Amino acid sequence: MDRRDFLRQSGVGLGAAGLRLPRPAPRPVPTAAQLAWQRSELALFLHFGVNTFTGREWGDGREDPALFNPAAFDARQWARVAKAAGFKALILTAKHHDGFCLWPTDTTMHSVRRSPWRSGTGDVVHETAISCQLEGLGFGVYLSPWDRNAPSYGDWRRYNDFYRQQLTELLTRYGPLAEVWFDGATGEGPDGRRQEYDWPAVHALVRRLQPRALMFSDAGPDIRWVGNERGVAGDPNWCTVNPDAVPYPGAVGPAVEAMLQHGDPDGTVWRPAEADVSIRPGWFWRAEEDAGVKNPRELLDLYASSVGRNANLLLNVPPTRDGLLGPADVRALTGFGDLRRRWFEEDLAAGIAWRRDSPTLFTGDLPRAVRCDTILLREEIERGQMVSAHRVEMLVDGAWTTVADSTTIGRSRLHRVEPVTAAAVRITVEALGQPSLLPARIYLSP
Ligand code: FUL
Repeated sequence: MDRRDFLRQSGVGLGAAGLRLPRPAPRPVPTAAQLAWQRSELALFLHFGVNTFTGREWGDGREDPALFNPAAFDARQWARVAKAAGFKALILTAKHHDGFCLWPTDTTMHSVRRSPWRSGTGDVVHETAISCQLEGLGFGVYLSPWDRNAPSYGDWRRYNDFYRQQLTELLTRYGPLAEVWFDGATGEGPDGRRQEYDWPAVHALVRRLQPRALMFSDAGPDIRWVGNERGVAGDPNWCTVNPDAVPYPGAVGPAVEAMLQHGDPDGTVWRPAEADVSIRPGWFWRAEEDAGVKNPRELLDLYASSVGRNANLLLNVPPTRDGLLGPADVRALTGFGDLRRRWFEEDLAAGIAWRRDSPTLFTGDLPRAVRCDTILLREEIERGQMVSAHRVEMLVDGAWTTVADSTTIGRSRLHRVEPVTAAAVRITVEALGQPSLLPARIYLSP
C-alpha cells in the first residue's frame, strides 16, 4: 500500500514538516431515518386511556376496564385534524402507567378486551395505525415501562419478559412504526415493589423487529428528551450528546439536565431532541381544562421555542371521553396550522444569490428593501452540526444593524425580531469545522 494511503486509512496526517499529526475525529452525522425525522418537525401526541374517564393524570392500576367506553371513537378524525394542521405523525399511549392496554393484548386482561367499548372487540392501536396509513402519517407508540397493574412488576425477569412480550405485539401487529416512545417516569408497582428495566434487550428487540423505527427516551438511543415538558429547547442546542451523561431513562441530576437541554458540542453520538408539551394543562383530557387550551399564537410560540431551536415538537392533544379531539383543541390546531402556513408562505429572500465572503461570513443582497421580522437559518446537517455561535445583521437605512446574536443553528434556527426594512442580510458564524449553511429565509409575520 502506498504510504499516503496508509496514512489516510490510519487517520494520521502529515504536517507541513512531514510530522505525523492526529486527524480530528469526524463529527457525528444523522442516519437517514433521523434526518427524515428532523425534517418532519411536528408530531401529535395522544394521551388516551382509563385516565380519560377518571380525570386522573396517573391511574393506580386498579381502574375497572368497564370505565373505558369512547362512544363516538374515531381515530380517522385524529389523523385528519393532525394532517390538516401540518403534523406528520401520531404517537399514541398504547399503555400508560396504569397498565391498561389500548389493544387486545395476550399478556393481560387489563385491556380494551374487558371494556364495553365495541363489546370488547375494539383495538385503538389498530384503528390509529390504519388511520395514519390512510392519511399518510407516521405512527408511533408509547409503552410505559412503569406499570402499576402488572402483578409481575418488581420481579426483574418476569416483568421484563412481560414488557418485551407487550412490545413484541406492538412491533409485529400494526405495520411499520415511525417511533417507539419510552417514558422516563417510574415508581412503585402494585405492592410498593420497584423494577429495573432491561434497556439493552428492549433496544435490541426494536432494532430487530422494526429496524426503521426511531427510539425515543431520555437516553435515546435515537432521539432524546429535551429535558422539560414546556416545549422549550436549550440555547445552545446540539444534536450531539455524550451518551454516558444520561445512562438510562429517568436519570436525574444537573449534568443530565444540561445534556438533555443543550446536547454537547463534543458529543460522540447524534441524538436530536424532541420537545413534548401538552396543548392543555394536563396530559389527559378533562372538561374543566377546555378553557386552558393554548391558542394558535401560543402554539406558534411553542413551535419557535422547539423547532425554531433545532428540536422537534411533539404536541399532546388528548382525545375526549367520546374518543374524538374536542372542538376547542381542533380550533386551536387548525388556527395554528393556518397561522404557520401564512407566516412561512413567502420567503422574501427566495432566489437571491448568497455570497460566501469568507469561510464564516455569508451575505445576501435583497432585490429590493423588504419589510421582515423573521429569519430562518439552517445548517446542512447531513454534514454534521458545526455552528457554535452566529450573528445576523441587516442593512437598514444604509447601516448594518444586528438583529440576532446567538449560539447554535442546527437543522433550523428561527429568530423573530422587531420588524425592519432591510436591503441586505449578513450572517457571521463561529464553527467547530467547515460550516455549511443552507440559504437563509426571511419572512414577515401575518
Ligand atoms: C411523563 C408521564 O408521567 C406523564 O404522565 C406523561 O405521559 C408524560 C409525557 O411523560 O413522564
